[in-house]
Amino acid sequence: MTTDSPAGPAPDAAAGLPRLHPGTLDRLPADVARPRFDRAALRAGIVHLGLGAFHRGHLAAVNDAALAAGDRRWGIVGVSLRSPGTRDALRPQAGLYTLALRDTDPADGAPREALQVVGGLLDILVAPEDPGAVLDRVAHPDTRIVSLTVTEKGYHHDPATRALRTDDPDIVHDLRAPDAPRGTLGFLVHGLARRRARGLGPVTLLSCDNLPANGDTLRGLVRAFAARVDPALAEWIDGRCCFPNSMVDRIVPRTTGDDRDRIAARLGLYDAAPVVGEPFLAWMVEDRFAAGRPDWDAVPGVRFVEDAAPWERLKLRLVNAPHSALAYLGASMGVATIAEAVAVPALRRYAEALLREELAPTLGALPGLDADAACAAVLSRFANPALGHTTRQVAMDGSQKIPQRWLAALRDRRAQGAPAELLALAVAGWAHYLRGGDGGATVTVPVQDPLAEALAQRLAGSGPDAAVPDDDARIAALLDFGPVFGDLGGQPDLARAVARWYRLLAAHGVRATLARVAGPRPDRAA
Ligand code: CS2
Repeated sequence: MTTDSPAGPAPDAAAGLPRLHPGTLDRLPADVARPRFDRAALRAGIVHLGLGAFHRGHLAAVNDAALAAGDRRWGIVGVSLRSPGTRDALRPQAGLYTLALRDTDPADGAPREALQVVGGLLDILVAPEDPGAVLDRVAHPDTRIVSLTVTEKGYHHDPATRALRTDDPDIVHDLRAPDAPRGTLGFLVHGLARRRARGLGPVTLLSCDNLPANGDTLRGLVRAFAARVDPALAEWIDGRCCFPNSMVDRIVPRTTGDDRDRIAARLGLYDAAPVVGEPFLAWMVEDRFAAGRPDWDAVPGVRFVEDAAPWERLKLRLVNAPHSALAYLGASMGVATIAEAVAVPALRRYAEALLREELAPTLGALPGLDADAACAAVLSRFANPALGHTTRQVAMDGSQKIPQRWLAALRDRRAQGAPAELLALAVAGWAHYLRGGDGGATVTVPVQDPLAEALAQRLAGSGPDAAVPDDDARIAALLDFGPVFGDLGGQPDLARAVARWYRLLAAHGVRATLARVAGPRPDRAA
């Protein structure tokens, strides 16, 4: 049985197995890494908002190494902002879970995985059940870092301008509910207000989400929200809080029931909420912490840097941009996973061309960067068949992802007068996906995107200001959607380029359209 829910019922293969728990750790096979510290001696110096697989696959796992090195200040209290699923799964395990790093053996292509039981997660709060407990945790004397992986939409901002969306229902609610907020910014700002009232020390707010200048973006949003609550609080935040930018790179797909079965069989114990990821890890964190930090850089792949911006740009453009392009075009032709997508020659050729011709040239000089090698490396990470990362998962929340993944590079190309046909094709691929993919019927699942309704209206021509008679007008209406395209709306040459690809996709499907990438492109066709 394959399910997506972290708690899910115990799979058959695990029936009768004891549960992963501090009391069963000594039964683990010798090749499974486990916490090398006394959990009872830890203080909870980190509060983490957004306890999804992404956090448990990087920060929490890396943090265990700092704990093992003897710094006891950095236990983690995790906060689930919405559902109790992860807490319910992890409570019987006292917060222990397994990280399974999967790839294939180069010798025979067989899947292999390295298992690590992570032990630094000390407690889990479910925000809707007890918002006051979350605020108190932010305002706890032990708390030195509040870290976040809340996904792009958790920032309640306009992705094109990065401005706070003051009309967002969570923001409207949270501004009026200092004791019972429900969104990220509400918990942060009202929690900081409690810190201030209690006379507590400085704290670092560390975004680990895939946003450009994620720390600066968070600071701008926290300040904008705080200024509406109390201008003196905004000033206090300026003096007391640091917001380092950071770039995190590790592919962490959603855990399936098959993952749980397989991992239970290896552990000889049942873990209801393991996390699966790739071995690759890159985490570049600006070294600006208000109240100390763990030595995360003892772990290979983690570095404290002065400026994370070049790394963020590299990651958004060389990893996330082709990821999203493969997700929309792949899903539109019925391809289920990213690994299967890069195995389709036409898609792979397209991704390679997009990377080399249009994305890598926008990166500027980065010390030690070999752009060709970086492009090849990312495609080989995508090709990892042991991950089962679905095109559908990467396709989620396009309106929140596309501005930083494609449109920033598109703007740079346009500013340089350089061609951006392949980026235009990516945008057309997104529109094609939103309209159901090949034949309008390949994408059968509902589009998951906070702005799905507005996007659908634009593409259908039923919106308030879009009487849409044909594909050109559909694309023009899409590109005029300010929250995503900002100043790129109303640029007739761009609209024409996207519409040309969109018409081909709608008429002939992805495969036939991609044949034009190698051959004559529509702009060059007679
Ligand atoms: C992916 C990312 O789901 C997505 O949108 O592009 O989660 C990607 O796997 C990570 O950013 C890799 O570091």
